[in-house]
Amino acid sequence: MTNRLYVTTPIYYVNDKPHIGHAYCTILADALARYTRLNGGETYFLTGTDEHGQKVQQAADKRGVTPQQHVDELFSAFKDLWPTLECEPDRFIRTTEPAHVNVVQRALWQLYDQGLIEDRTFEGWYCVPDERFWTEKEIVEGKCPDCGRPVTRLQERNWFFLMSRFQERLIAAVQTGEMAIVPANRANEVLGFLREPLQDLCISRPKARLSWGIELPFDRDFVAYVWFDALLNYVTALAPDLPAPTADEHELTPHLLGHPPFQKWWPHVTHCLGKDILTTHAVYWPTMLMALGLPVPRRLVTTGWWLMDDAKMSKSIGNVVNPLELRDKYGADVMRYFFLREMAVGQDANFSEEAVVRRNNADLANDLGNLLQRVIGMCTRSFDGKIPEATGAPSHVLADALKYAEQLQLASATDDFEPVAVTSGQARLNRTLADTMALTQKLNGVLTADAPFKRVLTDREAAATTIFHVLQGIVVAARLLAPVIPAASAEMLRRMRAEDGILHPGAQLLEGAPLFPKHEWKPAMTTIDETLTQPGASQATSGRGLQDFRTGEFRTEKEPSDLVDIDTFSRSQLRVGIVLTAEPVPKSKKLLRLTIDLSEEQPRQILSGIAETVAPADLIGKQVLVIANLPPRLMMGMESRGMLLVAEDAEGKRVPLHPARLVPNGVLVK
Ligand code: ME8
Repeated sequence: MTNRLYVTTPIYYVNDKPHIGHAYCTILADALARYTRLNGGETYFLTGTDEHGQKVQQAADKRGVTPQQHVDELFSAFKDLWPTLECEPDRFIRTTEPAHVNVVQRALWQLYDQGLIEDRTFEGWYCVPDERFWTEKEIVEGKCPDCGRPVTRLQERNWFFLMSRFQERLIAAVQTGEMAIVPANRANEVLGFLREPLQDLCISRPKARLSWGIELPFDRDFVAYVWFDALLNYVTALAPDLPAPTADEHELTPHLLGHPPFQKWWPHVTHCLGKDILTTHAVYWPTMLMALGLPVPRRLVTTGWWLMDDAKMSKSIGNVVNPLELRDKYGADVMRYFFLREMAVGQDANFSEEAVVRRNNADLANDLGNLLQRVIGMCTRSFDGKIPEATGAPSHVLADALKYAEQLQLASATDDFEPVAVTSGQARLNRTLADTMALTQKLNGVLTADAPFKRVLTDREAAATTIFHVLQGIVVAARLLAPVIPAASAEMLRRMRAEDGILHPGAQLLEGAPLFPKHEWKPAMTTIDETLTQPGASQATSGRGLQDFRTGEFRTEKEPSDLVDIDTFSRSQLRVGIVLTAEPVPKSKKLLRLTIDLSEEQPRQILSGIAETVAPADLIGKQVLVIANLPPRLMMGMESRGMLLVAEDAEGKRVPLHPARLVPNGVLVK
């Protein structure tokens, strides 16, 4: 069966301009859709704007315009942004559209007929900005427990959805995975919440207090609670032409169930949402659907927050990054890559422009863009710019890279492919990206190890074989990266004349400007800490004595310090690996940034203070010795995962060590 994905973003409030939190969620949804299509699936992608409710009414009041004028002016700030970030929603929904109003009124009326909505009078503490009541027990010193702002006492008649009746069914839906919540720890959070008795949900607002909303068809003094209205957008998009309800005909469910787009897409829905709106999506929404006799959502992908200096980026704090500025400065592809590579779905991540520049320079400019430039340059110099035929046998390093490329490609076509695997409990796009970028690192390593630019003088066939296969590897990488960097990927394929995904020997390659220009980042304060480069290859002296670098323990001078037992020694994993890439670290005289293949899932980045004794180009393709089980450490703002074994020369400069002959990568040094 064809793999299908109906993917949605939250519909964003039009009380202010879009920020990078919105941009992230929309880019994530777009990338999930593109990965699904890459995997051979069909997709439908929905986003839009949430235009009713108190927040929007207040924003309109503040500007001195009617709510309708306000939303008509502001919704396009969202709608027009998405194409510029290469997001391609199939449908942009506005909750003020008549089609949506019809759906919401039908849902309300149907539940009323079913006896699942009833009116009650109650008194409670009301938080105006959050538009919700709190009980006496819940408020904290007269303030809203959620936002900390003052609450007011209100008595009101309102309409309630009998949500409590669905508690057991909801628990079962979460426990069985009928409604998958990703990442899995968020499912536990919801189950924890459901250990307490579930309350009924107030789904109306008296017009006397809030008039900007969808009228309750059975009680014209009220409008619908904005969340009851907003959540239904996800089904409105699949039922575009529902007529307005009448006294005689006002059900929703039979229309939806009989409607082909609903039948086609609803079973495959994935809602992307921020963790701040998990309860509404994981509790209100599925119980509303259950009450209506509709299936619960298939999957909720819950994202973390972008933080600035560890505080949530939010309009109220005023630390918001404008996505337009970011796009103008770095381009949509870089922005998309940064968001999806940097944030593990579900976890918070710190946003900084420096990190954007680092990702651009290291991953996109160096590992990817430069790779294509290098190989096209070689073709131009040695093969008249034409793709040569591969008639020779690939070298050891090349064969390894090709095997890896093939594995990646095969994995992307299976149901287990992380971005499409509905039941995996994760949505590790960052891992998928890291795995793909590891291919570009391997290919760089191949170019340097096989050195076709030199080889061509003595063995033209071998050089041609390397170049052809490296190009083929780049085609694989470009295709797998297309969901995240669509424009650059298309341009790479165009330059390789492989728009159809196939490399054609004899085709004339196209040269062009660097795909990802490097940016310079000038931090306000630099902490260059070169003294920390290696944690004392022998021992670091300190006021407390000598430190054993393996155990971290300090010893006094008097203790015998030169004997270790074999167990202590063998706890250090010394391994052999091949250097795939090597380059100087900016602003550092001593450090080189290396990627080393230890025959693990992906190559490691290791920083080593050997720049004074060895040129990067001489190191690439050589095997080195690495201590592989040290905890990762940050050096000059970059992560180093392991340490190179070096010996000091007479001047105390570090010289890397190599095995006397080639051994398999990853083997232990004993
Ligand atoms: O909640 N980091 O709309 P909203 C990451 N209208 N994502 C962030 C973020 C941050 N700092 N800040 C916001 C609403 N987001 C409702 C939704 S759906 C039926 C109704 C993202 O404009 C995150 O996905 O406040 C969050 O859920 C969404 O923006 C909320 O946008």
